[in-house]
Parts: sequence; C-alpha cells; structure tokens
Amino acid sequence: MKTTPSIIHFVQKLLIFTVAIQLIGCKSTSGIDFNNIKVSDAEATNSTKLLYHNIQKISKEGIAFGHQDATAYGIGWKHEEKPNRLRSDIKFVAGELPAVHGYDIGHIELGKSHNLDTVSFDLMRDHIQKLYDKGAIITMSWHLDNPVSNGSSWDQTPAVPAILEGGAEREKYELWVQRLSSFLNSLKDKKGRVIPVVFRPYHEMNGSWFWWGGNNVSPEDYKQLWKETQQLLKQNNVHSLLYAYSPNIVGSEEEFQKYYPGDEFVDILGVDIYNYGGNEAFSKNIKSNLEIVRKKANMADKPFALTETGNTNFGEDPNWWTKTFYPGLKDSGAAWVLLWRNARPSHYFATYPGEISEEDFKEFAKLEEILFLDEVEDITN
Ligand code: BMA
Repeated sequence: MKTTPSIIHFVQKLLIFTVAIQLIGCKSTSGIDFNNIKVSDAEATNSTKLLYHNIQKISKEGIAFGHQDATAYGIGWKHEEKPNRLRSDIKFVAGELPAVHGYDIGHIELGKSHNLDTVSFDLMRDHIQKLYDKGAIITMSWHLDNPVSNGSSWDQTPAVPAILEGGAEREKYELWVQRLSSFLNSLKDKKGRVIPVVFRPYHEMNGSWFWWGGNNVSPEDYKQLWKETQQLLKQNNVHSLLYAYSPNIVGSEEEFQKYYPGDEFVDILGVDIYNYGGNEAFSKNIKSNLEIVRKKANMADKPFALTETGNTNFGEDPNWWTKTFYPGLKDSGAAWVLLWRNARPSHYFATYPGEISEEDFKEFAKLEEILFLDEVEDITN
C-alpha cells in the first residue's frame, strides 16, 4: 500500500511531538524541572515549587529582609489614608521595600472582613497580589481564636483534642479551615494562578501562651493537628502552600524536635527569637538557635529562616541593627528574617522615620548580605 509509510511517518512525528510537549510541560522557560522539586504537598502547583526553588536560591546569596504588615500600616500612618501608594516604614527609611512580607490571617476563620489587627482581608489580598508581582515572598501566620472557648489565640483553654478528627468541635474546625482555604485560593496572580504562600501555622508551640502550645497540648496531639490541618487544606484544593515549622527560641535540638511533625509534612524550618533577655543574650541566641535549625535543615535538605524577630526595647538602642542583630545573623545561612509589626510607638519591632535606630538601619540595609525586594528579584529572575 502506497499510504503506509506516510502514515507511519505521521504517527512517529506525532509521538515525538507529544513527548516533547510533555517534557516542556514540566519545565519552565528557565529550565526548572518541576518534577524534581519535592515539597510536602505532592500536588503543589508549579508556582509553589518555584517559590521553594527561589527560597533555596536566595539562601545561597544572602538573607532576605522581611517585615510583618509592612505596607498595611506603620507608625503614624495607615494604608487606607493614601490607598494608591504602596508605603512602608522600611522604604521610608532605607528607600527599599522588604523582600518578604508577613501577614496574619487570624479571624479569617470567623468569616470576618478584617484580621485581629484590623487589617482588611481585601487589602491583604490586594497587597499580596501587587507585592508578589514585584517578586516578593509572602508568609502567613495564623493567630486563630480558641475553637473551644471562643477566646483569642492566647486563651489557654485546651482545645486541640476537640478539633482533631472525631472531636467535639471538629465540624467548626472544618468550617474554619474551609474559610481559610477560600481566602488562600482567592489570591491570584496576573495570569490567574494561585499565589504561593509560606504558611506558618501553630507557631511558637513550645511556649504555653497559645492554646496550641506548651502545657496546653501534648506533642502527639500537636503533630496530629498539623497533619490533619494539612490534609483538610489539600482536600479543599489548596495546593499553593509551603509549610513552615517554627518554635519559639529553643534550648536544645531536642526542644526544637519535640513538636516536629516530620520531614514529609514540613518544607521550611524556622525559629522565632526576640530580645526579651537583653541584647547580649539575643545576639548569642540567634547564633546558637540558627545553628540548631541549620543543622536540622541541612539534614532534611530544606531551607530555614528566622521567622519572627525584633527589638522589644522600644526606643532604647541606636545601634541595634549593626551591633546586636547583624552579628547574630551574619553568615547564618538563613533564607530570610521577618521583623514583627510596627503597630504603634509602644509596640514596634523594626524602625521608622525619626526612630532612634533609623541611621543604623540604613547602614544595616547597605550590607551585601541583607537583601531587599529588588535584590531578591535579581536573584530569582
Ligand atoms: C502579637 C502582637 C499582637 C498581635 C499579634 C498578631 O505579637 O503584635 O498585638 O495581635 O501579634 O499579629
């Protein structure tokens, strides 16, 4: 038959074409093989895997600077007053936006329009979209209410067993995670893809100030809560998260490990450290704790970060950044640091115009190792 060779030829070409398309499908234009990037959610989107890849890349170049609620408000201003601009205390002082932007989604579970610190979720979404578009990394903590007492995160009524599978408040918890899921899936980039987020739930669990930590929970229940929450999010079609585990300052590797749900459920390791014990101890603590976290992270081949920090001695130390903070941080290998929020003059953790450490912050910001938004964008693009 005359037609046979051309049919075979056609089928061969079709096969080659199909294979090629499949190969292109798992690689980005920059040649990243997404099949080789493994994160805790096996169904994580490519954007999520790319975020993971970028975080690892950043950690080899320096330490990205982050700030909680950076563009939502600062000392003496609120975004709503000039809604057309993306302002930030850090930008006012150093001329650059932070590379990492932290948000708290506490009260999303209640179906409220604003979080526990009066940041509207619509504003949050809008800023996340704008900042992600500029190359920022988004991270979220969750100061959720106590599901048993309906008090705040700081209400220590034991509640974890009640929201685990089969518990008395399980239905309520599923609804709460449902609301959280809807918000996360509503964060869309310019191409309509869901924006990936570093999710840091149930943080500082080795302290007893939250209902999910310390004396208020057993390590086994904590781990179970972590896994079940992850499961619920996945069931709700949330595949845009990297999961970060971050205890408060630890005294040993064992303490770091105590509530750790396991390598397969965590993507990023972290620790929260403030200078409540004075600056000298703080410098040393950052160094020793990041060393512990680094060791664990290296063993598990995961990135790590100083997931919350800040100067709690408001207005006292003009050289805090270069003389206290940086010496502890230097060469730590952390991917980022997140300074806590600038709420008011008696509750701020970074700096702002007119603040006592303003000039020192400018010096800190000039350090090669410390990366702001534009620098991070250069690394990841
Ligand atoms: C705490 C304080 C609180 C705030 C909470 C959640 O550390 O800053 O004022 O409500 O974080 O952001």
